[in-house]
Amino acid sequence: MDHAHLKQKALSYVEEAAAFIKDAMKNTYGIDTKANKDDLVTDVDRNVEKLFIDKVAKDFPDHRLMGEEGSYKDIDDLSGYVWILDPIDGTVNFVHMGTYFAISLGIFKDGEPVIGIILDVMNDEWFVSEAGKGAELNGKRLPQLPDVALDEALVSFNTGWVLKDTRLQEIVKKARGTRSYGSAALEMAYVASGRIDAYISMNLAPWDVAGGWAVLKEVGGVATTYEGNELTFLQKDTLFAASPSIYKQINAHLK
Ligand code: 2AM
Ligand code: CA
Ligand code: CA
Ligand code: CA
Repeated sequence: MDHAHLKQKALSYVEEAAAFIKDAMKNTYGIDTKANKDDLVTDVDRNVEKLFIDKVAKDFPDHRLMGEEGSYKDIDDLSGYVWILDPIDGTVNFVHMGTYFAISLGIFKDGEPVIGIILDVMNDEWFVSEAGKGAELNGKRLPQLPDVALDEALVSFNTGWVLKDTRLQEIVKKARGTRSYGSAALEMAYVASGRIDAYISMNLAPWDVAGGWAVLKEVGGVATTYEGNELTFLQKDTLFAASPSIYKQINAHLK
């Protein structure tokens, strides 16, 4: 099935959501904590999710939406079309920096990605994919990921994980450099566009990784749990996303 119509609609919702976010940033908005004092959510996150819930219900009544700010509760399988949405990925960046956050959307059909959209809202960078048709950054085709040597690679993870896992410290020593952007969706998009070569996290949810996987898959990238298992997009898990060559080289150090 051609997903061009679905993609056009999804792009228009993301564009509208981005305009909504930029407008909301002109005013003050409510900020709450969730699981701990560093786990933030704002009224803007919730309102963006609401925007998508309303649009999908109206335009695609047989599709379901799994969003971070509440609508995930209705979803425990991936049959049919499921929109996996993070209304704002990188909420801490959003609140503290006013930039480096994304809208992340992966539309899945029977558990497989069909459309991926990650928008870096303030930098206007659109990472977009359609299954079998490749991925683009602002309309320019992203090439298949080339082979890279680990000593010439940039790898990304939170410094907190490095303190806890000595194997990651080995990767830090071997790699050319480390980065940490604070948005899983953008970090996966950066792997997909060859800006960095790997991204590892120990605690992510389906909405953090669904859009990123949709885009990364189209350029030949790899994404599994840290232990090398398939992602389910139904539960919280670890993540190891990389170009195929760097995936193999890092994996050799994780054994
Ligand atoms: P969020 O901004 O949508 O919450 C930060 O390193 C990255 O991890 C972000 O993509 C963030 O998504 C995600 N993340 C997942 N679970 C988190 C949590 N409990 N607290 C903070 N960030 C979390
Ligand atoms: Ca969150
Ligand atoms: Ca997120
Ligand atoms: Ca979020």
